Amino acid sequence: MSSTMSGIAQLSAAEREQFEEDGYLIIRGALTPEEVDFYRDALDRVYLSAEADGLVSPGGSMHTLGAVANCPEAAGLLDHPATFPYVWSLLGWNIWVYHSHLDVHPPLPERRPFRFEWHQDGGRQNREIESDPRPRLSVKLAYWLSDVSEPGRGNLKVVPGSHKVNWISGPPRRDVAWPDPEGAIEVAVSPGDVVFFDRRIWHARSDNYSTITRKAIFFGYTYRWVAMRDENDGIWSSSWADELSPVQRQLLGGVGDGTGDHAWGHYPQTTPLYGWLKERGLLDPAHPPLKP
Ligand SMILES: O=C(O)CCC(=O)C(=O)O
Repeated sequence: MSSTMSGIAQLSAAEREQFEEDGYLIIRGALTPEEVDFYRDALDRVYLSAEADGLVSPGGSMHTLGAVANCPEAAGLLDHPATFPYVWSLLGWNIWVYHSHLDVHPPLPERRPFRFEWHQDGGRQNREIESDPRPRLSVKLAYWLSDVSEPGRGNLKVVPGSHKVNWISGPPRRDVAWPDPEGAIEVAVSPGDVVFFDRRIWHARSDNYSTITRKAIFFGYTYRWVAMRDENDGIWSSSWADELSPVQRQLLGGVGDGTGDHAWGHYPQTTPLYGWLKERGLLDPAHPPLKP
């Protein structure tokens, strides 16, 4: 990160180059140990309550979409000062979190049947947009709350540099055993580290055969003209919605009453992140507003 006049970190030229080259970056020590405790405890509470409600089998894995709707304490991760600048430096101000998840994967007691998990994010974007390479469209932050500094702990697997490749070899069906793509690595990170990745990088979750429960929270950011996958309606009637900042509300899709701000960004002055960046002299001419 390089620091600006306003003291706010921004993606440095070297980091941008590395991201363009590899399709991902590791932001080491983005969270302090106290923050790791805070967010891990919040995630643990969600897990215990899901277990108590029978939504997760005892000792089973949890992959819950809608991170903030289901874990309000995670709101601070939406625009965390150590990571969010990476997102707006690349995507600009007309963005929101379209897809997020809370993940808890206890050690697997026995080997699971094979499943080919390699994918690019975006679902039908990968079928319905005709370009090669595909457009970036979204980026993701993966906050690690458990130690995956050794392989075999349910690490995120990626193929560095694969984000400009539309196709990798895969099995005819996902349950047919197939080797990992060439060049695949398990990303090794510690609690508090964050992996920032381009949605197009070929990636997969790996199985956790260690003795450590794998815990992580993921946030995917995209332009507001791409539909949101998370269901956040419950947030706006909650007791804690008032505590969200305007930028956090934008990221959760809660800005605008139908008369001003809208997702297409025609009225940047009503888009909180635009104002926030403008006040700090951080608007990037590469992301100009539309001409009136
Ligand atoms: O949980 C992981 O390690 C991978 C997550 C994933 O596949 C995704 O974020 O699209």
